[in-house]
Amino acid sequence: MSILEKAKNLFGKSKHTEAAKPSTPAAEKPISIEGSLKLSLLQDRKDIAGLCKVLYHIKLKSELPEGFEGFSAEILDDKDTVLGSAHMDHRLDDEQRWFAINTHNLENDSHTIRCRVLFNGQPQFEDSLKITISNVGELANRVSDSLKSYDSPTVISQDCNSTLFNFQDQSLTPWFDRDDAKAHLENKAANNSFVKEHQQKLSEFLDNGFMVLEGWLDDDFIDKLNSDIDDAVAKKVQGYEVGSSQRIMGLHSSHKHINHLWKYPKVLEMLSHIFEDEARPCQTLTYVFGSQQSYHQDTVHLTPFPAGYMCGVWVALEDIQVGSGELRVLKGSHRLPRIYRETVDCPQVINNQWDEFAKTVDLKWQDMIADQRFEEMPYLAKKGDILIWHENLMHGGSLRENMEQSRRSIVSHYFAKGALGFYDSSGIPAILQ
Ligand SMILES: O=C(O)CCC(=O)C(=O)O
Repeated sequence: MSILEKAKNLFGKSKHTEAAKPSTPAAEKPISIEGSLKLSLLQDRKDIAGLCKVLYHIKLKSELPEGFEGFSAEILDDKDTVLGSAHMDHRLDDEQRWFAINTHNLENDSHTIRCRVLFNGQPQFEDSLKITISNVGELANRVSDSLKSYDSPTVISQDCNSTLFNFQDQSLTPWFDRDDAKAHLENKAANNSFVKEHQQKLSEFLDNGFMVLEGWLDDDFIDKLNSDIDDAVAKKVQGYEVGSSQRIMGLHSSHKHINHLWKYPKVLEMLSHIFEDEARPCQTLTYVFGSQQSYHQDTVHLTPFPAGYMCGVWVALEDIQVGSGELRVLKGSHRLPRIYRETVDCPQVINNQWDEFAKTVDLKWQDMIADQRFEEMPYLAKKGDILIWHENLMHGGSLRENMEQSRRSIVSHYFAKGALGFYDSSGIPAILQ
């Protein structure tokens, strides 16, 4: 039997568990295994806030002996006290080998993350790394309080979903989702918290679930962004085929102008007015042609806790033409109920298998808008215009009637600094800048 088959036989999938699996009695016979375990983070180890996603990689040089019991993940303080742990039943062939530290449950201090491979109740090899946690600000404090009183797990593995956090906690509702949002906005304006243009845009955001910022990018910068895209297209990044509706993910990591856009100060400032906290960029999606995505809320894909603390930012890199598969939004639909996997009993999306998701979440969305009570706005943006949408706004791409017509645009998503972010659909923690 191969290493993988043995491991598969030993373990199926299991839910996260807060306490480490109790040790079985000491190994009857010594095991000798040659291999290594390596932890890595995709973010800086300093000033970690929210969920900290930890990847672990195992390499075995020998056959897997009997007695493999999975992995343990732990977080320790500077006195080596274990503050949280989880047992992971990941098989050795699982692609998604990660766990996450829910740092809001911990002090702002230095901590050690440790992971071990277990055989017959004994760790065989391990790796550890140090991080410094820093959840600061009023929102971060309130989130910490909510997580602690809800007993949210400190170490999360395999499935990060909405049931782990108290989404019913009304005290965490952001100002823009509260009944007194208009009064709050006027109050802030009276206190000179922002300029008139910002007040007007924020008012649109409250009413419609999005705001449009006309001409915010100049032609010179857009030319540079387009040359970044030309480069990615020429290199066929992620197998990109010219003319397809495919999106190219994460070009901010490889292309400097897109990286600059991702952290564009004027956009971050506007987002900070929405969040009443700093904004943390999460990802970028680059489209050369229209996406043709059906109407959806981002809530289940880019999930903030508390609800509301995520926005999408859509940037037009050319004048958008009718028939190009223009972005469309349903005005006011951000007030619809939020749909999570748990709401409609949808299983975790694993290995890009979206069939069950389509039959549950997607169906529910299409049901919710079937009565056409929301006004549809096809967004014929001009080059350099930016649209910011509310996490729960229904949006999508129109059908491409003219398949030759490009529709260059970049979407970035941002979370509030004090919030935490994950992808409820696939159960994965988000990596925030
Ligand atoms: O640009 C589009 O057509 C839709 C993009 C979108 O919905 C998204 O990225 O969430």
